[in-house]
Amino acid sequence: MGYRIVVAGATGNVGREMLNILAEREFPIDEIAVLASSRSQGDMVDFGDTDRQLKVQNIEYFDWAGWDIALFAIGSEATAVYAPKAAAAGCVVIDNSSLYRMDPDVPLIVPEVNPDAIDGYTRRNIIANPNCSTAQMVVALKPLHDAATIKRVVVSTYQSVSGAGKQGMDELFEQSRNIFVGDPAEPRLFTKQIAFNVIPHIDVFLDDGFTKEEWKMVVETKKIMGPKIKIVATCVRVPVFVGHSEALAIEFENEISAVEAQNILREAPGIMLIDKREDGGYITPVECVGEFATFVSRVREDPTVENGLILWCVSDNLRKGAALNAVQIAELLGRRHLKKGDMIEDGANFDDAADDDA
Ligand code: 11C
Repeated sequence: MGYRIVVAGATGNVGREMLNILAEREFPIDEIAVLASSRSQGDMVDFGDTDRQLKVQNIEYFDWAGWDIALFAIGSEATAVYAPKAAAAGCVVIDNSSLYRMDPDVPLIVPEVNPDAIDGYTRRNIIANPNCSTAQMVVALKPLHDAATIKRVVVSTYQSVSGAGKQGMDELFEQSRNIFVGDPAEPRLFTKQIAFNVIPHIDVFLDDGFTKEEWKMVVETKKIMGPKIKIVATCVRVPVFVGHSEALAIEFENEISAVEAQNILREAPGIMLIDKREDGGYITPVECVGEFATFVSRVREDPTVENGLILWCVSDNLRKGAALNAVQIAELLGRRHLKKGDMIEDGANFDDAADDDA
């Protein structure tokens, strides 16, 4: 016996990746429905690299009764309309939008970090998936926090344009082409030229001068890892199609060396350590595309603070930052609560490509 699964927003970047990952991880599915707005009704989408194609249904008229789990990737506005309907019909919503993340009655889950919090899902029948830049960061922070207790994190992000959706990817492609052929490269979605440039602005500005993306990294991390961690972020858009990178400066309560941190990260769930301290012995975003892992490189001691480490963290923002984390939540929910079919075990680890050098 398996699950009746819904993917809402199946034609978008994240929705398509959800279908790929459900297929890749052989999620036990009895029936799957793919939904989108009326514009995409009747379109066909691939179910990963299986031969199956699925016909898109109009979310407006969908009957949620009898479905077990719905993975939502439709943005906050549409989620506000459809998530309560699904949840009321008994279908557990795993939502990728920011709408419910800070709702105290909705667990915000990264399965490698705070799996036990999922037990609170029954309060609203909704589980939230964090922002992509938060998800990969907490996977890297958690094992180090367990070892030496993190006091403060200063993070600078280098976020790919796919975080802004297909429009963002199209804008980078078109601007790059236009610049090469001498045509105007006017910004549309982004506030300034993104091709051959970087933009220190993601999401809207708040009154204190931070952006909402920076705020999300702070409040979501505290909800997932505990309120004591101090964190401050600068979020930057870079001309990369897929893969978010982050430079993390971390201060700990207790002593921890770079070698100890490497050893801990090597064993940590969801992490792949690539840290050879030589030309090319580190990960870059183009290498993480299509991967499950959160990659860590450049682990070193910070000589400017007591008990400080600096590291580089890269992950596929459409996967660990969105679709993969959502599917992992569904797997966790299945294993702990719904218990309808066997699925991949949690805490999958990855081989360390830099064993000899750490
Ligand atoms: C970006 N992190 O890279 C954003 C996208 O709250 O889920 C995801 C926004 C969110 O633009």
